[in-house]
Amino acid sequence: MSNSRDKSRSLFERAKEFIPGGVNSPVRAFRAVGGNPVFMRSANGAWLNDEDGNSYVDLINSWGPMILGHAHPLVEEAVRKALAGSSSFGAPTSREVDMAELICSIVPSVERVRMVNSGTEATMSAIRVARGFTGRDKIIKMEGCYHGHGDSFLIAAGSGALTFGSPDSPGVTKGTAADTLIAPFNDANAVARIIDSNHDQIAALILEPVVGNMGCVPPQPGYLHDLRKLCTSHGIVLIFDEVMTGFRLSLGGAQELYGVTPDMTTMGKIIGGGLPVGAYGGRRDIMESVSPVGPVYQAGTLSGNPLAMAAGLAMVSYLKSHPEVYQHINTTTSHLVEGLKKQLFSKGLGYTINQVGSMFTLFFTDRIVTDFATATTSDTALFGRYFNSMLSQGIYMAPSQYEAMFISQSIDDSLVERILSASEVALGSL
Ligand code: HOZ
Repeated sequence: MSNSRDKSRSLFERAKEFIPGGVNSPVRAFRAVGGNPVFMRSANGAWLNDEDGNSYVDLINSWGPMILGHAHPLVEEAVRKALAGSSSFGAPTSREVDMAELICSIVPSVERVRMVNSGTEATMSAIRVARGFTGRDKIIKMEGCYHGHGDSFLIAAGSGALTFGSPDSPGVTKGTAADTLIAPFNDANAVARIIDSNHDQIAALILEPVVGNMGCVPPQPGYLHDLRKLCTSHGIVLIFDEVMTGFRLSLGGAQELYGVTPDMTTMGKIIGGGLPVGAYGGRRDIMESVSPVGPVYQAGTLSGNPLAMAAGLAMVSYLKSHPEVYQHINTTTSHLVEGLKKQLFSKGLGYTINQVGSMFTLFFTDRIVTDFATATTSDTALFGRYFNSMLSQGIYMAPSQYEAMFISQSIDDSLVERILSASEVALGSL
């Protein structure tokens, strides 16, 4: 490990000449934590390797999809094989049928599914379908939840929008913003009040059933069930955005874990095995609104791309036949979280760590974090110093207080010890 990051620095300078902020997705610019982003050259298993020859234990795993670790041989082999047969056809292929069948077999609420190219596309399409199906215009979203960068969702949004203080983005028209109604996460009564004052006008309620995008925030007991009941009694399409949680919190996602059945689900990340992908699906009657069966239009030249399908099929099939992966990543995450809690407690620092399965966030606040208001009591400057100390010791965390971390199968207890040693040093330096 050279410890210099000169090549990353000069790549960033060059990038800024041609790419807004030097990055293709804002959180990567490291603005929330200070310093320059690290440019990656390769990765294998638990390890990321940067352009300067430094290596890092990866706690982001591409924000979720690399659940099996980087460059998993089965995924690599599947993509190589698919590539030899052309990278795109713009025509149907058998892999798309296999993928749809596999998803429907794992997630029973999904009776029909349409592949797209990103989580953003999936959520945008899902609400269009919900609007077309119900003939209503408004949607409810939760403060601090992030559903990609579609106009309707950039109201009180989490993730990079929250990190950079622009949860309501310029460029979203007043009309679009007025159709998005906001409730605090974990407050079903607030949702009931919104429904009462917008009688028969709400097409959909969309949420991350476990939030990843204001940091990891679990649903309170009964919350998802209460939302299910409200949506059922008012004819509102309940959409679970499982782009992060799907195939991660359990094979069947958060809906399996909490035993709540949404009407529609949006997916991405793991189902592409690390290649660009998204999908939306749900009840057959709702999904039959989609063109060419129904009138709601949605299309894509690269949708169902053979490389993405090959990678996703390899990854999801592996997960389906290896349930022990979930046991491993959940236990490893618990060991890490327990170790961090001990350290933070002995240093007398105010903290909350939220963990659901293999997702977790360390919030530098002494408040219990249940929603946007409590998440944003965190000391982001302290987080930035902790982050940078961890980075300099070869631990790659999400570069924002308001993101979750994702543990892969490649992380074991010896790496947990390594992360905890780095954390001891980082906390000592705050
Ligand atoms: N907004 C993404 C995570 N919540 C970040 C994606 C990226 O920067 O790659």
